[in-house]
Amino acid sequence: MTALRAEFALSAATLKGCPRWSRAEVALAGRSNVGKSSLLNALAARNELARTSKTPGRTRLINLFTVGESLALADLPGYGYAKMSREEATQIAAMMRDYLINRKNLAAIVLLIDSRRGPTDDELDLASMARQRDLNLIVAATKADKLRRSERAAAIRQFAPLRVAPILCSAHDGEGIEELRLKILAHSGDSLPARRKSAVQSR
Ligand SMILES: Nc1nc2c(ncn2[C@@H]2O[C@H](COP(=O)(O)OP(=O)(O)OP(=O)(O)O)[C@@H](O)[C@H]2O)c(=O)[nH]1
Ligand SMILES: [Mg+2]
Repeated sequence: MTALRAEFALSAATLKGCPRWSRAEVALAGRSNVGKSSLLNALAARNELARTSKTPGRTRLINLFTVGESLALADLPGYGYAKMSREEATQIAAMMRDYLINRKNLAAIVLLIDSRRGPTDDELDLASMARQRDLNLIVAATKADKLRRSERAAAIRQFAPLRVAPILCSAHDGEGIEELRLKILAHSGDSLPARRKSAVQSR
């Protein structure tokens, strides 16, 4: 097992506030409280890297973490938090859309969905956004430790509408974390110059 060498870089409130670097970015997106920050900490094997909380809606900025020399992870704000003001929810949704649609460095999205709940229209929308941009879509079914053995097959079936096999994962017992790491690390070669080069070469 090799933890991701992740270090906090900066928080951005808008796409414009994101850094100009050549790193490929992999974004963690999902409903508030789904376990994005916990998963990031598990991927990096560090408890205190990203702030986690029992109070939903804690992450309201795009938090960027460098991973090694050519990759970065973006912890996006959670959507769908009921107690957030409508104004704030609209603002966060617009910022997320802007980042997901326009961020040139973005190579892949890890879409986190509670394994007990499965995808809703919000996740299906995010998935189709990823497909439109030709981003790699990785689906992480979170909090798998809360599933009984007898519930696992039915839980996985709920993900069928996404047309991507989910990785059952748990930040608590480590299930699926290594598989997710490998899927994320597969993008370390996607840095902007490399992507530009491959685009030029394929012409
Ligand atoms: N049982 C279990 N609980 C988890 C797991 N991952 C996260 N949690 C719990 O779920 C709650 C939310 O976790 P966070 O990691 O803060 O979730 P988040 O998606 O970053 O939340 P926001 O930043 O508010 O959008 C916390 O109470 C965590 O302890 C998991 O794998 N298993
Ligand atoms: Mg968070």
